[in-house]
Amino acid sequence: MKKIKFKKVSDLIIDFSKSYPVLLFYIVSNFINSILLRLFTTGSFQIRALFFDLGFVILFTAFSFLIKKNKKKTYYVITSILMVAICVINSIYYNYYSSFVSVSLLATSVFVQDFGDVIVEFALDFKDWIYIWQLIGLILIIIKYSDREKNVKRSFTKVTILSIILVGIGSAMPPYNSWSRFIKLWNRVAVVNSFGVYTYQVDDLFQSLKPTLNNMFGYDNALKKVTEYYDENRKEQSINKYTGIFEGKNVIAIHAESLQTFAIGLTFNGEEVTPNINKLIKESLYFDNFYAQVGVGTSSDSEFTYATSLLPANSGTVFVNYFDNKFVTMQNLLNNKGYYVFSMHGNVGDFWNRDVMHQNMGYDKYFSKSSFVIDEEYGLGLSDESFFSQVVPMIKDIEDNIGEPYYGTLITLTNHTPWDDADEYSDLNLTKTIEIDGEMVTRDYLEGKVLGRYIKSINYMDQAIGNFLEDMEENGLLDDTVIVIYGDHDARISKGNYDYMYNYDPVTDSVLKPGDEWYTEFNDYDYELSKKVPLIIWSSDMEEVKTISVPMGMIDVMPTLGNMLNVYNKYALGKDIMNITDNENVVVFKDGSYVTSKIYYSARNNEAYAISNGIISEDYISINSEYANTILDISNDVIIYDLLKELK
Ligand code: GP9
Ligand code: MN
Repeated sequence: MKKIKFKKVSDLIIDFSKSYPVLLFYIVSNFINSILLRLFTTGSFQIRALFFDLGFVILFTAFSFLIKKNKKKTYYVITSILMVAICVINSIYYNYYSSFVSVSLLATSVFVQDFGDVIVEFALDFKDWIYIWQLIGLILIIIKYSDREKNVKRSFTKVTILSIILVGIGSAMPPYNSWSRFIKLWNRVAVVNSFGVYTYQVDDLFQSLKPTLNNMFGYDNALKKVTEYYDENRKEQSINKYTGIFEGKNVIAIHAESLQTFAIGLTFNGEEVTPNINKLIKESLYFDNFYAQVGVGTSSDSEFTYATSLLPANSGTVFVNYFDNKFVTMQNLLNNKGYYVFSMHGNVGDFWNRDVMHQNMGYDKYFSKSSFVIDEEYGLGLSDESFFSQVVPMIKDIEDNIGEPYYGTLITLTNHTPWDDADEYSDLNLTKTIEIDGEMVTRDYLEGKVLGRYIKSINYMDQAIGNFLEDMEENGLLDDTVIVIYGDHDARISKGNYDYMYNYDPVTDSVLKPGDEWYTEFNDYDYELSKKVPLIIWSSDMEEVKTISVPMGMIDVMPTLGNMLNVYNKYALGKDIMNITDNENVVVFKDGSYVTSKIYYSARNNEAYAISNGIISEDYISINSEYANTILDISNDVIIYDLLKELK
């Protein structure tokens, strides 16, 4: 029998490197560079990124087989220059922004100017240029060696398949939420960590082209439609008793992460979850039927809709995909009136692309993570307590050195899902104690449950806000300042958790079922309505204190609060709620569902759920559904075709 001879792997490699020295060097060196880039920037070494990096370089190699023999070396050099440039630029950029560069950002002139400064300031570090070793090595090898010729077609197919296999293996590895990050691309660091820098840069290129592709089709039509819409439906600045009541006052708007209305006013074992907010509400205009209207851009969508009175885009996220477009915002209107406008947040500056978008929105300055001492961390980062305590002297400094009036957005962080440290920062007792057969029995109830952690986290946020307001007062910063608090969106806790909270029976230690005597119904619509978030407007000399229950969306904040500050946005699609006398308003959600004072309409089920008594006509539903579609459509066209640039 003939003996099959296996060659040793080392022999195979030696053979291969003798036959294809240039190709081998090209693959290995570019692969090493991408690993170095991650190590020198984020310090991450995720195994899945290795598969993507290698798969990417091998795919580039596959294309080399389609290139004529005499051009092949040029191909290796040009593509290597490209990959080395990606590494060098990203390395320099990371020093300054703690993030990775985007093709779309480079396209904005403001940014290019900034980046020019960065190069001058930071490009002197040796480690940023180390990647060039690859080009030097490649040229030396090309001068000395040449690769053997191969069967072009077969090699191309084989190598492409190898690349696909590598990417496939990488995709099957954790973290499993990385594809959603890949598509949204707002967390660039995470994308580079799990896909490698080359794949990230291609992803970024496609995402950056999206708006341009959109613009190529349908622009004229959209412009005509939107112009007509504004001509027919423009809401003039309202004149009511609230017009200008806060004119010239400072404003501090607290963007309260995931704060839902249902938690406000709750008590457990006699203790209030939100004692400070409850107290504040008693001295405020409180909107208790208020909804966020976010899409995939969550926090950033909320900021966008609040500022512009437009709904978020249908695809992509305004902060990430349309950051360069023209918008009329509360911030730039106030800025034009002489306000100093700033934002403060304990997370990294490029999260949701805020460092770029806030500038576009009219903020004079965004104080992000690097402006704070990170001395206490919960969940996503700097704790709210520490954040707020550092914010007060910063505001004082603004008041003393820049002057009044000012408008500041303070974005909280600790109440972001998953609230893992909740027991550490709140001692709210969420157990239930009852007497059974003469004995006191304590049940865990919400302790250890996700909803329990969330409620404790809200309790913590309330303390942080309470301390902040006290601190502001002590520093004399509240006298001439309006405080706005809004929940940015719901906490995305599933319905079953609410069923449990409302229907837990401590006697049997089980959850009541429909038909049981004390069962509280909590259906799909109740669940949707429970996503309400609070909106509170407080000022020390508030003449009128009341709770307003007209259905209201984030889209209505700009016209409502704007009117109180006496600024007018003629492209607002929302309404001044203080003008509404019949309780009628339509709050439109991103999926086409909406809520009025009478119904919640679900676009998914094409079904209306009655909120108040009375007969609902078909007409009522069809008129409001049409309105919802129009608002979504006009908002989207304004955003994706950048129509305010033209209309302004
Ligand atoms: C992060 C914070 C959270 O900086 O604003 O964003 P979200 O996940 O809620 O959109
Ligand atoms: Mn948020």
